[in-house]
Amino acid sequence: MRSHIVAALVLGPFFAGSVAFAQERTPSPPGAEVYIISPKDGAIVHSPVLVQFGLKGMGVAPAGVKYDNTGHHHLLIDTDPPADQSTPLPATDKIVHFGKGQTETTLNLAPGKHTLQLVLADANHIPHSPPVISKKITITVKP
Ligand SMILES: [Cu+2]
Repeated sequence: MRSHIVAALVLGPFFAGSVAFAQERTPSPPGAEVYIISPKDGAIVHSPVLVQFGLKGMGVAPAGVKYDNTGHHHLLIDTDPPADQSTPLPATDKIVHFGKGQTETTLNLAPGKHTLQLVLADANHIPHSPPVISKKITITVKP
């Protein structure tokens, strides 16, 4: 029994350290929050749509710039965050990077319902740990 306790004390920190190293995730501070200021969830809007990004407890830095408790915005349009958040977010027409540190954008959206969600990610486009992801909102674009 006693030897088991000793093994746990010795190996516990070792495993915790190696997991953190393998993932190379940038930590986010407690309470960090990203959110969509505008449009509001459920809004009925005309295209083009001005989307404004809000961030609490962290700062915005351009892609490639490493500075504690910062990141840049990624807007997910009609898609979910990738299941594996330990790798850089891809850049697609549905995952838009704002690597210059932008905090708003204007979208041309087809009429109908669309979902929008923000993900903050680090200098290498990898979501923080724990990830800083907004609520997903749904808007309707009028014809
Ligand atoms: Cu990015």
